[in-house]
Amino acid sequence: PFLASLLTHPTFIDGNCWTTFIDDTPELFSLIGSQNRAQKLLAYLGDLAVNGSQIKGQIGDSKFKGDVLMPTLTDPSTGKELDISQPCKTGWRNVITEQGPEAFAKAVRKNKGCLIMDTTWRDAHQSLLATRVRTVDLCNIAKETSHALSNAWALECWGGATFDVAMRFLYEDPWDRLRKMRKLVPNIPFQMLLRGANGVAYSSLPDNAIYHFCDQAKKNGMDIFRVFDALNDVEQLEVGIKAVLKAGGICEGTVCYSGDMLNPKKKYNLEYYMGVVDKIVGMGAHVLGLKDMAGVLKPKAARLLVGTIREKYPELPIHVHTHDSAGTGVASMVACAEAGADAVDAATDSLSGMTSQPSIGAILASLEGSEHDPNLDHHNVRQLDQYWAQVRQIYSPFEAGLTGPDPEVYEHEIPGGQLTNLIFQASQQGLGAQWAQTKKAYEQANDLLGDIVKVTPTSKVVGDLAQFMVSNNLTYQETIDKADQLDFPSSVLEFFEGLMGQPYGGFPEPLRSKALRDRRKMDKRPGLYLDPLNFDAIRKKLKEQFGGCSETDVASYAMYPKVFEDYKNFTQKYGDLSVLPTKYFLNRPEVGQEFSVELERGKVLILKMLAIGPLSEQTGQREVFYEMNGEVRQVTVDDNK
Ligand code: 3PY
Ligand code: ZN
Repeated sequence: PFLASLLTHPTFIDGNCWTTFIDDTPELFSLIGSQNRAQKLLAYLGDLAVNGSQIKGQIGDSKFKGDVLMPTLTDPSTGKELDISQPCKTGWRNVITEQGPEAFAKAVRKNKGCLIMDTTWRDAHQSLLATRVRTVDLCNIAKETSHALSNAWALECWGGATFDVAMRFLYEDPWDRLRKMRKLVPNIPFQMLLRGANGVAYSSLPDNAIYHFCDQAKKNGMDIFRVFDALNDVEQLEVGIKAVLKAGGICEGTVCYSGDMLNPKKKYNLEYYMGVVDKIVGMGAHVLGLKDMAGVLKPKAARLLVGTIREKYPELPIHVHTHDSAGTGVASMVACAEAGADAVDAATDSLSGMTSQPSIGAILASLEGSEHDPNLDHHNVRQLDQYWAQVRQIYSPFEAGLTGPDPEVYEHEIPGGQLTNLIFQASQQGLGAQWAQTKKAYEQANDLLGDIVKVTPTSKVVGDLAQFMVSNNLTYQETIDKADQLDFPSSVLEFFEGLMGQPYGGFPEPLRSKALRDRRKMDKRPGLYLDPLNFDAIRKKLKEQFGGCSETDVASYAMYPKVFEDYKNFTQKYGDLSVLPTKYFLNRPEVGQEFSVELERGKVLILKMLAIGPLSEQTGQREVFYEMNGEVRQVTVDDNK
């Protein structure tokens, strides 16, 4: 049809100049654009039909492939159905955009209740569903969320592992996600997780990459940056904090909580934590974050820690993050609220609990009627959860098989996200004795490394060493004794080199020197050893390679050069798949089933797979036939089986 419209177009018939033809008849070229996109989409769907899903980590099909029922919200003041055709306009973000970060800090301090940050869009699915939730499923509930959570501190919706997973496994542009979400939720602050001098990567980058990244994040809609360093190394933290301040964002300078502050035998005590807090405050953070990534901050310790910070810094907003691994998350967050925290983290009920954040419904109920009431409408919050209960079932192929809380976390201290991964790996082998051994080895590996703070990326170092000890049958003492002959995992060597910063109390000796042998030892922050990135050279390279590049492409490349290139190559072949509903993205299409995809506003494709052709012996390929908006289309697909 395109060729027909082209050949019969009056300009073409008149033989007018081809170059002005493009300018004068944009409708035809937009048609070429969407035809190209449609053909690329068919290439993906054809491949899915023949070879099944290639999404890493996917096991089987979605449990639920029906239509998701959308919730209806109620206007609490009238009791009538709320009009959600437009996003809500009131919320804490107005304070930020109208008056700036300092005013926001003052306003949340003055606020009577304890606010909630909803982590559903980031940490909850990072911790339970391998970070696989896609943009389309966030955007589909975004307007409702803007209403139901209009009084929330923020939505944690970006950063952490979502950045690379979006490109690496979901073939999505994380920046596009940010912009789309922002449009639909103008009123609630957005919060992201920044790994200090690592940005959203897994090891240190040149400082200018962090500055550029934060600047782009702010410009594309981010408001609050939770900045942490996995070793609470304040020099590493400082890079992130300064970059956020320079970009004009709200800086939540964060202390990672490890161990048990109330146990006198443990390394990290109140004095240690207060020392880090003092440094963070001194660097000009607007908010103090407490990050309990393993869920080991028990209520009594929470009361003492938050209470002490509150007393010393009456003007400083305090925001607490936890995981519910042991099942004590609600109790701890209530304790934090009572001790003077301004905000605590929670996730929608059906994506809460265990290695995720504690349930928002449970926290709301626990604080209801108290002076710390978060002031969210319980009914509407539950309505949102009805959506997520269904969506979780679409992502069932990424479930790790968690069955209950694990209070043993107080011993092994494995962070939530990592615990899910390790349980998954162990459950593939039947859990049982192997799992008990892994947990024990993790504890021992942590001791060998000097009892470090464990969170991305240092948690991986401990996990890798634990697995290394199990697979090589090494005891604690043997690991030290034989260290000068062992080939340690690369993450362990990088940690010993100093590539992740300096641990509190120094590196363990003689293990470090024995393991490193001739490798370098850095005693300053790694960024000081790295050359700044040449952004002009990156821009030029990407333009040549992909025919154009945006400033956010440059930021993605700066964080993850290879992942970005792979993602771009994938989209050149299959187009932008973020428009495809998740059930059709993950599951083989069924013959005869009709479904629609909105390529862009107003451009809807109605698709139906008609048949898969026989395997060609010569080419190893098959033809897949689709009906697209009433016309038959075919794609040729390599059969990889
Ligand atoms: C991350 O760094 O992605 C984390 O969630 C750490 O807790
Ligand atoms: Zn977390």
